[in-house]
Amino acid sequence: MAAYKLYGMGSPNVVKVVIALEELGQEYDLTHVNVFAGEQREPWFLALNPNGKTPVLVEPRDSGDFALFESGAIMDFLATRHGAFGGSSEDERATVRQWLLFQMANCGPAFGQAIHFSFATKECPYGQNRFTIEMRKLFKVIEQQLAVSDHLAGDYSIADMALWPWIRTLEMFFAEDLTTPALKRWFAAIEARPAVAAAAERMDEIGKLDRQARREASAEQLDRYFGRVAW
Ligand SMILES: N[C@@H](CCC(=O)N[C@@H](CS)C(=O)NCC(=O)O)C(=O)O
Repeated sequence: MAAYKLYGMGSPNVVKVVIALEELGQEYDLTHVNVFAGEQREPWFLALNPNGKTPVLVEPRDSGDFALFESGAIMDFLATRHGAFGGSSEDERATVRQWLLFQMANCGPAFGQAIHFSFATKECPYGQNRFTIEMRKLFKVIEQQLAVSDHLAGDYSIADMALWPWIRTLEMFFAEDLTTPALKRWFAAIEARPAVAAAAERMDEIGKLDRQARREASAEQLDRYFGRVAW
């Protein structure tokens, strides 16, 4: 089978897919999308994801490329396609997806906004407070679950791979909130996995390209990227 193509930037939603590809031993070409310059709004990218966001995974097929956006859908696809990390029984599969969707629907949006309102801007105390409170509420749910289970959904799964890069990113901003014992144990165990180290190495170059792209972006491009003005 030809290698997957993954389009992304240096963000947790992309890292989770890279971890899954590494864990599953899949070949993939990783292409950096310069979101600061607006590459995600160019017609070629909107044809892959009309919502103009990374990651997008493309599987080359004889019948034509199969493109998928939304990182949770990509994780689900990879686990199902390769028959691993998605639960074995019907109940296990449902539980893995429950925690995957918990990450997608709750943690991703709230954590992203908590970072935005606390660090990208300090102009809006209401937003900062609202999303930091929500983030801390979610930390409690996660701690509670990891105190009774080694992983979010029993065995190590795509749900853990989806959450782990978010916790890693939050450590840069909210380290004092991330010292609870079950979370620390879970985080260290996943960090020690060779596939996770390989994913981090693979993402290094993308991170460098992101930082360079951000430095080179104009004030107007940054306003668009942060959603302060419309594209
Ligand atoms: N729910 C989506 C979120 C995707 C998302 O927010 N992607 C960000 C990077 S983490 C992005 O590409 N942002 C560029 C933009 O919004 O213009 C997913 O999980 O795939």
